[in-house]
Amino acid sequence: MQFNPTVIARCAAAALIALQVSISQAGPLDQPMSDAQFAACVQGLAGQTAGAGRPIKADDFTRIASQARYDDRVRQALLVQRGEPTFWWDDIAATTDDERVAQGREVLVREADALQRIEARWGVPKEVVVAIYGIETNYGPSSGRIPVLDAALSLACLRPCTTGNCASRERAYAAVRLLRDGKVRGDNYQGSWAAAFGRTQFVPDTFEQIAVDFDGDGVADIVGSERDAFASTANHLQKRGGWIAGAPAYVEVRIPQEQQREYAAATGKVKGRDRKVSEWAAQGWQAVGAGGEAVPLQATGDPMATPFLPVGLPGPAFLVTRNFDTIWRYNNSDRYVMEVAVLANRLAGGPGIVTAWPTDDPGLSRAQVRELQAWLLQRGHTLVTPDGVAGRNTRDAIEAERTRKGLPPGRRAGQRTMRLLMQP
Ligand SMILES: [Ca+2]
Repeated sequence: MQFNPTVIARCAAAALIALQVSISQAGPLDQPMSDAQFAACVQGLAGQTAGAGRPIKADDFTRIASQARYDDRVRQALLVQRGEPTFWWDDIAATTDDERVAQGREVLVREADALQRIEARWGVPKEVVVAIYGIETNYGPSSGRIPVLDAALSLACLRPCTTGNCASRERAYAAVRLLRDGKVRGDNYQGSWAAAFGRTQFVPDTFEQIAVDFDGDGVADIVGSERDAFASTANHLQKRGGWIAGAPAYVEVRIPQEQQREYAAATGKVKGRDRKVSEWAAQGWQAVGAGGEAVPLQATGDPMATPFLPVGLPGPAFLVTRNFDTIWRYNNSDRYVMEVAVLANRLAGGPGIVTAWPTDDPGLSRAQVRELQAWLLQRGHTLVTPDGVAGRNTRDAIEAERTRKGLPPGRRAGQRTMRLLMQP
């Protein structure tokens, strides 16, 4: 069983790369861990410090880790992946809506000077850095409220190092080292269930290796300092993925009619088809202009590019470069990458995705979801929270209202369904 990429993007943010062990191998997820089990596990981890990727003394580990508490939200989050299917057009509509574009532009103006210097130093466009900030925490200090130490140790105990994948253990050791070394402040060391924290959601091991100081106070602080968070993100993209300066992450394309059959069954990234952008152009591939018109296909530096068809044809088609993979290394989900890249495109004045998704019921902006939720509340669905996120309670209410209106059974609402539901 694989992680649902959307759930990862929503809940865990950066660097879940290490957690791709299947649930069935993990074992103890069926019920909460007892305090005694957790204490025994922490003791066990202290006994394994000799095998740590980066040094940590057993005594240091025990002194700090003994303050951690098991947090069952971590286990529950690991189980959330068994949730409902979600759609590209809903996710992209909500994560790259006008509101997030407007707020991102404010950040670009407010921090223009620092972002310019970061772009010059790391070669990563300021719009990409700000888009990651917008997708990860909606341009805020942090979205998570679980103590990082608790999350990291709970995760390490729920995902023991028995399958050869010791990433969770390494994360726990890093979480402890950051406290030991005074690199984080205990009072704001909080984050997601996966122990991602700060404005751009680094996990402790990533923070340890990648975070940098950029506001000049000598301390890398991705919680308190936007500039440190921006620079750390740029450093991640440059160092971990090798960002190609000047190259786009994607180009939206039109595949020549006579080649479309070749791609009829393809979904996602089409492996083994890497060619320079100019070679694709020579084969008749064209780019899609802002109004849907075909324009000449080209990209600065003529990078290698691979076809990417998120939902297959018909539907939007792209050529993606190494910069796509580089964002993927930040959070390994194709959908996350496109959320970031499309938001960045819009922040830079681009049109976002132009080609229509293959649906007659396109996705809603968060403002529209809030409007729908307010209406659902009026209809007596009191569990609905008008927060712009269509979670389980909202979906329950949509399902009930669809039935009442005689619409086909379903738990989502796009533009069309929303109109049908709300019309008197
Ligand atoms: Ca700093």
